[in-house]
Amino acid sequence: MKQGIIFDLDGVLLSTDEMHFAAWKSIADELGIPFGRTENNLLRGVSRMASLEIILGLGHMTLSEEEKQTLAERKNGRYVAFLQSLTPDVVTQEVRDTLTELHARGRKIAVGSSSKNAKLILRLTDLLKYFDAVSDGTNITRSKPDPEVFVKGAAFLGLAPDACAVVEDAVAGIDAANAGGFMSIGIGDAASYEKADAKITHIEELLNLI
Ligand code: B16
Ligand code: MG
Repeated sequence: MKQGIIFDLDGVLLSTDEMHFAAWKSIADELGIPFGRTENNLLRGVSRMASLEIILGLGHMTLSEEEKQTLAERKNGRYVAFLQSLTPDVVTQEVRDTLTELHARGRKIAVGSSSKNAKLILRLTDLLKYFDAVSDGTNITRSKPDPEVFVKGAAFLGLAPDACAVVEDAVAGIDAANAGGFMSIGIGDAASYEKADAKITHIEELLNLI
């Protein structure tokens, strides 16, 4: 039994994937770099600047640090504008019931997200109240697949990594969980990743697993 469960945010508790896609696509279009949904999948779970590097790599393009900062900020401005349309309705009852039940069973739960906008998203969707801790892009220096975001999340809960499971939809996130010594649980895209310790289709399956 795991005492702590650390949830990735985007792609696990809700999805803002279309908003990331639209914002990154507008930047890629401006740069003349072909960018579709297949390319967008490469960015899942990856930090903002690392995502931009991937897009520039696809276009074999090199830019200065200053130009990269400008583009990353422009993308974020567009993404944050899209985020304003989020409401609590985007979170399913299944997600809310599962979080409530885990709490009732005495588990500690945290968010472990690469996003610097995680707390804004949690507030807009009324999810913040379910969590004992939030570890996100604002308290890390290394992006997934580095385990830092989950190691910090476990520390915020006062637990060791081997006492926690991580629920992730991204390959980079499963790699991060494994590297940090966590039990890794894949959902969505990561449910077909062979390195995930366990795989689920629906979040409520967690209640039978840990
Ligand atoms: P931001 P997660 C990740 O969130 C997204 O999956 C990824 O696509 C995004 O680039 C990253 O957050 C950084 O987001 O630009 O808002 O800081 O899946 O780790 O919850
Ligand atoms: Mg994710």
